[in-house]
Amino acid sequence: MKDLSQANSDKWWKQAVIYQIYPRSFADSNGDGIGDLQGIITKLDYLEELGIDAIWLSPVCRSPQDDNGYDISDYQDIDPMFGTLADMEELIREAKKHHIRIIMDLVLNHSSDEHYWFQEAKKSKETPYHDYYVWRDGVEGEYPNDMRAAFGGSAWEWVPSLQQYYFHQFSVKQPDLNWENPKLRQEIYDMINWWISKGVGGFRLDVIDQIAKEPDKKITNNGPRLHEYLRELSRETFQKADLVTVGEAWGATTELAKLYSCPDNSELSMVFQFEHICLDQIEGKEKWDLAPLPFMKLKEVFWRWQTQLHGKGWNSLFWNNHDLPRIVSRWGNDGRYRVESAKMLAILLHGLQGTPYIYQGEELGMTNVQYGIEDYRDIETLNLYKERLEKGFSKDEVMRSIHAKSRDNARTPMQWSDAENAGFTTGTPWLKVNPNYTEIHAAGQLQDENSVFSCYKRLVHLRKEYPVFVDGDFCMLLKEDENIFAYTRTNGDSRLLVLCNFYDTTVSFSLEEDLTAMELLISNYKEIDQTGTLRPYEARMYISKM
Ligand code: TEU
Ligand code: CA
Repeated sequence: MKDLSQANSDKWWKQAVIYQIYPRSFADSNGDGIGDLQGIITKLDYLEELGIDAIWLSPVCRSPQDDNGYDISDYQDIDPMFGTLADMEELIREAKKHHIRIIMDLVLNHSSDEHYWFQEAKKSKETPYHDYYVWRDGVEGEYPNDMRAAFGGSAWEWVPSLQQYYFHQFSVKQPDLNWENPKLRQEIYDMINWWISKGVGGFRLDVIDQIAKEPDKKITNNGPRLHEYLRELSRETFQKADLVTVGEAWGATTELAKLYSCPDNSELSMVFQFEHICLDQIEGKEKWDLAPLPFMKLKEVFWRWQTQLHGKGWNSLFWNNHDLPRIVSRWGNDGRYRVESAKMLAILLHGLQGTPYIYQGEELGMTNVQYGIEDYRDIETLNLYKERLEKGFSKDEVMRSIHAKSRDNARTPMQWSDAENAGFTTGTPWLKVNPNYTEIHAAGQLQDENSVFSCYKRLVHLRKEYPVFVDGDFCMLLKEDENIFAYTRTNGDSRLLVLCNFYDTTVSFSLEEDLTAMELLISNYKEIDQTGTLRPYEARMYISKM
């Protein structure tokens, strides 16, 4: 087969670091307790200081906010809660002055039930919009099948006036779109091209591997027509401009990822895969069914993705997003070693091949929260709580799961300073601020060269400085070691070496490489002892001397 690995070597997004903003929790400019576009504009200096190249903006389109914007009722307008279309245009313009591109979040698997299409669709079987959604005839109370929605309950909802059920993989207010309908697909392409003409830098595609569902066969992810749809979508839209595209694909394997991110540009730039993210749960069960992280398995997963996609596709690199618990609380240590472990996790991830994503607050080492149920806002968390209590779980057990895995862990307001409400809002925040904002906040970290922020900033800049970050191949070291994650990245004469102690005890190691002959680029301890031990959560990144 032709080697296509060079075809994309000049792609801007291969050298880029992307920062995710969850708009309602980032910065509130008008005191209503909800973050907004003008708030983001005031923080562009901060983002430029960090050095990121693009912002992935979680959805800001018009929405009844049943799932915080992942239920869109107008794809070509901004929700008044976040501002106006003019604010969005201003953000795109202002960000550009800071050398930052704006990546929009496209929710194409489903719309809101308040979208005009669905309003029309449920009026009668005869309207052209009816077929934009997925319907099955039936009898009230007898679901077409036993498929469940991600946020609880049946995936089928009865509409009495039509004597039909519609299909929804998420909430009842998120009816699934019918991609089999070419007219629907064309409307989507027109909408995307309209955003491209507004100057956006790319798109993140929500649950993109679920668009080709076939409910009669109980297929959700990876339906038979998925890649056919993606190629058409890409041809009709993305390929017309120099964009980054990243698909959310819970069902991705390395084999599938090579299709999605094939360097011939036929589908997407890359996908988010979740193999590493699903490791700390009981196999075959849900994320709420907690299990300790199998570290050796984590190493194997990274090794496999790094080696198999090299030259054949492209990885995305992330620990966090708006759906996931904070990594420092999850696999690091948010007590005594918060700073050390947050930096270790950053160094481990940012040395790998792929495009790194930083989720807002991760660069400060923000942590999970442990609220009482009344302080949670997330639809998934609230439904889960009800459902599990009904099933007979104890309240303590359910709260333990929620504290570990609730999406609201990621959604507490950004901690800007030790001022009231962490400087996020002058009003009442829509979700309570993490009480540790008095200690963990951006203002305290910007000037401190030993802060988590400074570590992220340095990592972002190193990626720009040394091509080996982008091109080097991956080799796992100390494969059998049960505490250390170590690897090299090599490109010609240039070699990067990363050593990370994943745990809170001191461990020793022995390597063939002569570390004293290399240059230390970054670490998380002040004095470095070159001999063979690593202190709790110690991480070092070296580069071969030229
Ligand atoms: O998430 C996809 C998804 O499958 C989520 O249900 C995810 O599995 C869950 O949060 C983890 O338990 C995307 C968005 O990222 C999420 O915020 C949306 O709620 C969801 O799609 C529906 O649009
Ligand atoms: Ca606001």
